[in-house]
Formats: sequence, structure tokens, C-alpha cells
Amino acid sequence: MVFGQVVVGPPGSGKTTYCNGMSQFLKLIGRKVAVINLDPANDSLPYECAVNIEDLIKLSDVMAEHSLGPNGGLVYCMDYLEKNIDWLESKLKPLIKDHYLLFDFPGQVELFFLHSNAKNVIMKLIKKLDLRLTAILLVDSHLCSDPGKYISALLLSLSTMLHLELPHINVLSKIDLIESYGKLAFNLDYYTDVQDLSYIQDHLDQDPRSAKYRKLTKELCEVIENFGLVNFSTLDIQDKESVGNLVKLIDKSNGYVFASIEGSAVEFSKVAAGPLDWDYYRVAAVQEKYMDDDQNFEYND
Ligand SMILES: Nc1nc2c(ncn2[C@@H]2O[C@H](COP(=O)(O)OP(=O)(O)OP(=O)(O)O)[C@@H](O)[C@H]2O)c(=O)[nH]1
Ligand SMILES: [Mg+2]
Repeated sequence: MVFGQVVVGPPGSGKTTYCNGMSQFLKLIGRKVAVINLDPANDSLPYECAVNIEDLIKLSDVMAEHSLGPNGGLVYCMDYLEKNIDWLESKLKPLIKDHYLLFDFPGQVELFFLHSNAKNVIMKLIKKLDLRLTAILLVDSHLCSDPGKYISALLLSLSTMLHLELPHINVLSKIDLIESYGKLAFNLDYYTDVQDLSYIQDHLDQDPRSAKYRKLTKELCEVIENFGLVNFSTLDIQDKESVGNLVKLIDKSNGYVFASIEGSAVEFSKVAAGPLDWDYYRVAAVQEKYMDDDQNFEYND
């Protein structure tokens, strides 16, 4: 079985940095990792990528040839990728024998809740190559500092979850910076647990600009609460413990934790119900080397 992650999220939310940090963390705990860049606008990649969409299609060529802007160009590129899925499949085939896969996607979020090309690409790969993928939606934690933006982030998360139909983890990225945006109106738990949105509505109502949208906001919050699907994990990509905690969740969501179990249903349920207390940090290399203060990701061991 082949496991991996589909990394999505708005522009600048930290997807490429995440793929870089996550691949290094996973390598240090002993996994073989391949990062696949499917963002044709990724100019300079901080990681060594195993497959690069640029080898198939270049955004600059698309924009010039079809007189498209960058966003239309990206939709075209995803469409082209879907039509040429055999190219991607042939590139991945040698890797899936023993690699864990990380897919770095573009930041145009409409690709993941509106258009179907990116989803079709993922679904075709899952079907053809028998992949077990978890979607990681990164949302900049700075959005918590504004109630309106936070509600937008909730809607984005819900729409993406419903559209992609994958095991899914929403992540508040850059959590190390959260204090620099000023004091939050509520504890961080409130933003991660998404339990009672009436408090954030009350807070939003204090802003006179939002008065005429009060009913709309209330209805939207009800939709989010009625689905009951959205919550968030937090992440500081430079902090090994933060990355390790997220890896535990991801491993449970896509079934990686069950991969090596060949026993009875009882053993499966023990793993499913129990706390994941594997020692992700036992590898000395992780203790010593994971990410230094300069985000200098040079961790060759
Ligand atoms: N402090 C801090 N900065 C981060 C973290 N993750 C990413 N960043 C910074 O956020 C900026 C954007 O990161 P990228 O990885 O390029 O974001 P992206 O989502 O790939 O951006 P696009 O591909 O343009 O959509 C960079 O300056 C990163 O260094 C984090 O956990 N903490
Ligand atoms: Mg990127």
C-alpha cells in the first residue's frame, strides 16, 4: 500500500514550506519520501522534487499561447494534467514501490472546491495506483485574528472537505506567529475546536460594517455547525513536536498506522481506539537536527 498527503490551501499558507519540512521529518524517522510538485507557478523549490509538473507544462507558456492570466492559466494546467494523467502515472510508478508521497498543489483554492480537474487528477491516481492519501488543508493562523476572516476560513475548509472527499485534516499554519497578530478574542482552543460559533458572531456584530450581513453570517455559521466536520490542528513547521503530532494524526487518518498489522480485528481496533504513543522522536537525528532557527533545511544524515 502506498501512503501520502495532498497538500492544499490558499496562496502563501505554507504548502511548499510544509512539503519541505514534512519530507525532512519523515526521512528522519526512516521513511523514503517523494515530493511531487503539481504547482506550475512554483519557481524556486526548496525541496528536491521527484516529479515536477513543469516537465509537462509551463504556466508561462500557457499564459503566452492562450492569452490567459495566471489564474486562468493554472486552471488550464490542471485540465491539461488531467488529460495527460498517464504522464504522471508513469512518473509515479517507479516511486510507489517504497516511497511515501507528498503532493504540493497550487494555492488557487477554487481548484479544490469549484473546479473538478484537480480532484479528478487525485481520484484517478488513487484508483490507478491504489494510493491512500490524506488531504492537508493549510490555513494561515493569522485569519483567527479577524472574526470575518475566520468564518471565511471555516467555509473554505468545509467546502474543500466536501469537494475532495478524502480523509482530511485542516491545519492552522504558522502558529508560531499567532501572538504577533495581537491578542485573540478567544482562547486558541476555541478556534481549533469550532464548537459554538455564536460567540464569534457576537464578536463580529460589534463591527458596524457587518450589521447588514448579520442574518447571512448566522445562517452560514449554522451550516458549518450542522455539518459538524470542521476543526483544526495547529502547526509550526519549524518545531519537531508540532510536526510529529500532526504526523500521528495523518498516519491514523490514511491508515498508515494499520499497514504493518497483520493480526486480528481486535488488534486493529486497539490501534484505532488507543492513543498514538509511538515515539516519533526516538530517532536521535530528529532530536538534534530537525529545523534550525534559520529554516535551514539541510538535514542530510
Ligand atoms: N513563521 C512561519 N513561517 C512559515 C511557516 N510555514 C511557512 N512559512 C512562511 O510562509 C511563507 C509562504 O510559504 P510558502 O511555503 O511559499 O507558501 P505556499 O502556500 O506554498 O504559497 P503559494 O505556493 O504561493 O500558494 C514563506 O515565507 C514561509 O517561510 C511556519 O510554520 N512558520
Ligand atoms: Mg507553494
